[in-house]
Amino acid sequence: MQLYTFFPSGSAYRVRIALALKGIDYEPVYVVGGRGGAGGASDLKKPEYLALNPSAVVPTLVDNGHVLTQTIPIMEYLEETHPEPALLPKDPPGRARVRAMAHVMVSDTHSLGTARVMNYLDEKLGLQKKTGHEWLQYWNQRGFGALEKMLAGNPATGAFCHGDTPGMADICLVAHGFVAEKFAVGLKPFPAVKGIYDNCMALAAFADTHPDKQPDNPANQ
Ligand SMILES: N[C@@H](CCC(=O)N[C@@H](CS)C(=O)NCC(=O)O)C(=O)O
Repeated sequence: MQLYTFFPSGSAYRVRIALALKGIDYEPVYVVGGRGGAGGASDLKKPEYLALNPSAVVPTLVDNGHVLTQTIPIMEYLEETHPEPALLPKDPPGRARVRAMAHVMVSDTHSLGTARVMNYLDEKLGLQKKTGHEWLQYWNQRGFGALEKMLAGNPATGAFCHGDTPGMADICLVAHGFVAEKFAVGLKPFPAVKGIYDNCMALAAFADTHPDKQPDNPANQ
């Protein structure tokens, strides 16, 4: 299995955590994404990468020649091919709750602050840096505000988003929590979210796959 990954990407972080939780070995393929590296050059628009991932985003997972894109379907694929330990609960309402929390992070929040969205706001619409920052804060506050309400006081919430074992919602919470802390809002205003973030970060699968620990992070070179 090969994972095309880029150290600061919250999306690639999701898949690294899922692979670690399931104990699946893989070969990392380091690419430069986002706004590019020091030289500003991104690998994601090169024809060879676009042939794998036409959206020009990380991550991409290749398993036995099967090319998989989009992190939620990738996690679902890993769940189906390597069922244990499970990232989703067994009961349909529980599965729907976990998937809903995952999508609040991935679809409703992360997608609005990606490099391509911020580049478009900046380069095509000419929004000032300050407005771009307000944009990120607004969508992150809404996303984490919704997640906080889904978690706090719900009897299904435990040490993690759904019960006392980490799963798909926790992966999405942590990976976007990292992005949000770095670029937009801290998690302090969202105590239920923050408590789960801290519980996750105490586990090796979350801590060892963190962007700060990646070999392609210049801080580690
Ligand atoms: N919905 C996609 C999002 C992927 C995505 O946006 N990845 C970011 C990095 S976190 C990226 O490659 N951005 C490049 C860009 O926006 O140009 C997924 O879940 O895989």
